[in-house]
Amino acid sequence: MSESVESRIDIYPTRVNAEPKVLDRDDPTVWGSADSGPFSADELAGYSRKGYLAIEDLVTQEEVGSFHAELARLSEDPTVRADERTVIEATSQQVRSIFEVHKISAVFDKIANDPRVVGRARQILGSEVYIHQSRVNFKPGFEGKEFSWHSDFETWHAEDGMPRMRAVSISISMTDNYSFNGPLMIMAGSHTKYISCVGETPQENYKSSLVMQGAGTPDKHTLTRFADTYGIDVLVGKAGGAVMFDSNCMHASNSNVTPYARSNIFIVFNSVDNTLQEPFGAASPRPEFIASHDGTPAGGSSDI
Ligand code: 6CS
Ligand code: FE
Repeated sequence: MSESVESRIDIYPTRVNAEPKVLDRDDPTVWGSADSGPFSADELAGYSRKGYLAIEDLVTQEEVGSFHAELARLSEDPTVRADERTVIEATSQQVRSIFEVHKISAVFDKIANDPRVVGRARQILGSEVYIHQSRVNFKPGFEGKEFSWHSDFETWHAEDGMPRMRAVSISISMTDNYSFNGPLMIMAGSHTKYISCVGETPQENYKSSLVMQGAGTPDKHTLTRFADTYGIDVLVGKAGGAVMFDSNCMHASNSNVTPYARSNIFIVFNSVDNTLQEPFGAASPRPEFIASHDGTPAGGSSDI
């Protein structure tokens, strides 16, 4: 018997109060253990403390080359550009993101289900995992616009109905990430607190939020307190490296005014024990290509 929306208790309320609130996290960060995957006990401890973990050379330079070729093919394909899963930059009209890219591209489907990726997600989440969302972010040179500060979980909870903080994102760099071309920035440790944001979710919010997020972005006062408390880590690194980060990290990335693109593939794994319910802070759920309700485990069978 599914819990009725009216009777369920929301321990992470957001977009319901007139004032922002900072709540304590009520979920573990690491659900697995050192003997259930490639991460050592120290690496898991670091992930638990900071909310993220950088992995150098996760994939080979040859694989990076195949990703580049696939990115070029997709961005030049008019049917992909016209697809509702493709987000176009507001000013330059260049491709900003392509969602559900693991269903559009065999190349990206392969890496999304690769044991090097899925094995790490299973270890962090302590269960079988499925793909909640995948996207490629192009962030082209000169034109790639910013992603303002936000917690992914706040959106996935409010708009997709994700109950608990038991999801992990992996961002695999397809280009070199320099300090100056809009790399991922994370407030290390911010995942331990949850910012309940102000402002109701507009109807069909995703049609604008994926271009530039509005609802669910914290207020400047709270963000300033967070930056003062946690600092801002800038995740630079060579193409082929990756960052795994908790669903509730406060993160952002700046616009790219340099000639050097900052492209990544971004895959979100959710625990099969944390499947989506009705949205907690929106009138209706977002489309499947943004938030999957297919809990089929990723990566084939495992010995979990
Ligand atoms: O709304 C979402 O699901 C997406 N938006 C951002 C800015 N990050 C997470 C996710 O890809
Ligand atoms: Fe995000």
